[in-house]
Amino acid sequence: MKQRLLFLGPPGAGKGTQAALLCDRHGLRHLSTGDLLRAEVSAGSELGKEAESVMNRGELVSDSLVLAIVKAQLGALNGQGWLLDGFPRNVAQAEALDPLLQELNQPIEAVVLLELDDAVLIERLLSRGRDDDNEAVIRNRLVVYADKTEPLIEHYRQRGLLQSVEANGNIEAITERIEGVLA
Ligand code: B4P
Repeated sequence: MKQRLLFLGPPGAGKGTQAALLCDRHGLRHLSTGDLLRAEVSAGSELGKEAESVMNRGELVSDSLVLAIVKAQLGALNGQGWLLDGFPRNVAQAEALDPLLQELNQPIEAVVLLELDDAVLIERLLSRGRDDDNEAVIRNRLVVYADKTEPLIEHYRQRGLLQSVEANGNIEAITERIEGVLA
């Protein structure tokens, strides 16, 4: 299976859920910028304090802050495969990632787009119930996704890396679909 992957998709599409399963099964490092930011918030670090209110509004944390986190994580991997989950989230982050991966000599091998209707996304996130999972914030996250993250679909399609996967159905069936496009 491909070893250097990126997951794209709207909030609640199951990026985190599928990334954890796939990394476990294939020995990849799961790099979720959402999880890394939430860990900073729980630790009460300066970075976490800066990120917390932004996340609770459903906005994107600053590019420089997220990039610093990703750079440190990727730089420490020593050749292990990886899956970037929730990063990049806008064109500026994608444009900063390219030279970083070039420097590390680790190009992306595939980008998986998890596709799901808004109604199902909203239902899933409301039942998850995280601090940023109330209806008004979820709707804002969907607007931010459409505005900032969706342009990345074309960015990676043009590079011949994009694989779309229908993200509705049971978790195991979706994992198999993803493994199918990454074989
Ligand atoms: P993330 O942590 O990336 O989370 P997400 O997009 O909301 O959810 P995900 O798609 O991973 O869904 P999950 O598997 O959890 O982002 C949170 C915030 O962090 C952002 O709003 C932003 O503020 C900040 N952030 C993160 N990265 C950033 C970046 N690069 N730049 C700037 N800011 C950044 O699944 C959702 C729910 O559905 C779960 O409850 C799960 O159990 C359930 N589920 C999953 N698959 C299912 C299935 N097949 N059927 C039924 N339920 C399912």
